[in-house]
Amino acid sequence: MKTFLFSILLAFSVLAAAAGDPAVRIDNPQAAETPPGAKTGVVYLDIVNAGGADRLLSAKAGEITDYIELHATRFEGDLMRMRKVEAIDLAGGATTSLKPGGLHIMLIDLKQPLRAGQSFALTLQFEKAGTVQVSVPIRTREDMMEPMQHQGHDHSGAARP
Ligand SMILES: [Cu+2]
Repeated sequence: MKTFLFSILLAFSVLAAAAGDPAVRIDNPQAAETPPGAKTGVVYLDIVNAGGADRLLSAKAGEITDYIELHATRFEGDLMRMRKVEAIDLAGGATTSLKPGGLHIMLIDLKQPLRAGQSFALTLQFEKAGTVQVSVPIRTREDMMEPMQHQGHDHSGAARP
């Protein structure tokens, strides 16, 4: 009987440890500043998933917009097009990067322009890991990793070999 109780306690402490240590961690969150009047913005981040397979279902950032979509980017010839996806699949024990030219979080109908140097709270909803909140710093476009694809200019006119 004592062994049985001990096992129960052990099981609970393992569960408690799991709850206090989310399987999903967000690295390198960043959003690009937007020019005055722009209504859309974009967030990039790395999802470090220490748990099993999961899915990112949605994102919220009520301070800046009430309307966010998850987007994927694909090439059609030289043209880069993005489309809404219902969820972003996350392999277990792997990092999924949302980055320029790939998956990203699209902020639609911004309440105000995103200004470099400021930040906003973003809440991510995962199928298994639950909600994870992260503070997203806003960067100048020069500081972003690569040129933006969301401001209406594309690079299809650039010289190609
Ligand atoms: Cu997009």
